[in-house]
Amino acid sequence: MIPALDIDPFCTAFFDDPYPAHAAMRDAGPVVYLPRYDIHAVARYDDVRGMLMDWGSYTSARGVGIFDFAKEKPWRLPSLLLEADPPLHDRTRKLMDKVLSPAAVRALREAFAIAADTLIDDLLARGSFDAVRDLAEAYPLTVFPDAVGMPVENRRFLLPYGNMVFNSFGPRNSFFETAVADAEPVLAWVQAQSKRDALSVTGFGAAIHAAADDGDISAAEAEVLVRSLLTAGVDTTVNGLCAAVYCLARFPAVFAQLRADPSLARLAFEEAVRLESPVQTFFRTSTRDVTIGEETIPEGSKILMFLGAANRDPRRWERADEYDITRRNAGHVGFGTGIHGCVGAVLARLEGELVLGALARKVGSIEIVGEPKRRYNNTLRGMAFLPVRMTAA
Ligand code: OVM
Repeated sequence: MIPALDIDPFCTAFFDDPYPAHAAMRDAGPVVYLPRYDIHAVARYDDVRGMLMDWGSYTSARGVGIFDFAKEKPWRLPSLLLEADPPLHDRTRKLMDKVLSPAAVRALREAFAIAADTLIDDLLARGSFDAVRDLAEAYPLTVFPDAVGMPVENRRFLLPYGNMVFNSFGPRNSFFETAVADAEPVLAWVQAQSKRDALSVTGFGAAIHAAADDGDISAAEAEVLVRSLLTAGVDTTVNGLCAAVYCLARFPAVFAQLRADPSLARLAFEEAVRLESPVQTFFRTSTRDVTIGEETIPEGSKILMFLGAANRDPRRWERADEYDITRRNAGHVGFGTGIHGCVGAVLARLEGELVLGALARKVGSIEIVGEPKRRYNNTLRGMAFLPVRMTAA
């Protein structure tokens, strides 16, 4: 018997405090059934990881949201990476791995470091500010579109677009409807930004389009791959940086530890990604009757993977709910793993390292000075408002 749990993972109460429900799902068994949405779910580390590694049994090509592309027409052209299986996926992924290679990202380090130092200097001069808008959003919205080769105008449009796409992986609830209304005015703009002529001749966008010249992909495919960057490259890092600042502000002793050794910046960011898991969930669809634990789940089932619950599974992590920047957290699944593991992780980690490094060197204290507000999203975990005061070191 697969345990059926009366949990709604797409509602305000759940988003406000998902941890008791995460624990209930993990403790109920390796796989649970959520009748409210007629879906299965896995929340234990081993089972989430096992699903991520087995793309043959758990396809992404039928969508990684709650809707099955085999039954309903997808609302947008499917992503050639996220919503594809091999062999198509491997062809596009190989190209994106090259575009976002460690060497390509290393070349950005100097400019990204200057941007991080400048931002933190400016924020210190202000003293009090909203760490969401003025820090966690401001930094990726500068460095990432620069790296892609986008014009300076209207970059904030990327936020409502990402918010909509990440909401669209969940049910058609009020979070989704609101996000669609917010994004509607920017849809044409995003589409236009993926075109070759909209992008500078250097940058990730141009590199993708150049692959079309070599015949690796078609010109139309190049645009859809640029769209992947624009979709997945901003809201994710915004919420990752937000998670890190939120952790450092809540745990001053950990911030002191980081200040004493700024070389911990990279690990401090990684640990925030583990603990807060900016991308909380993705779905897969079973391609055959599959066995999880002792249970059989039929072909064509939508199965929700709780990355955030796996990253706090006490079966895997000691003091799972603690923000510990010296722990060995390398196995966390906050960036996924397997063939669909985050293609931009090298870039995200660079951003995290440089912002947290600047905080470690320049800032003496971070204090939360007002009521933080959560941002509700069917996939992403993050804040809408985080008022803080920072003092100089
Ligand atoms: C894409 C895409 C969109 C959203 C998320 C994502 C986390 C990828 O269009 O490829 O990865």
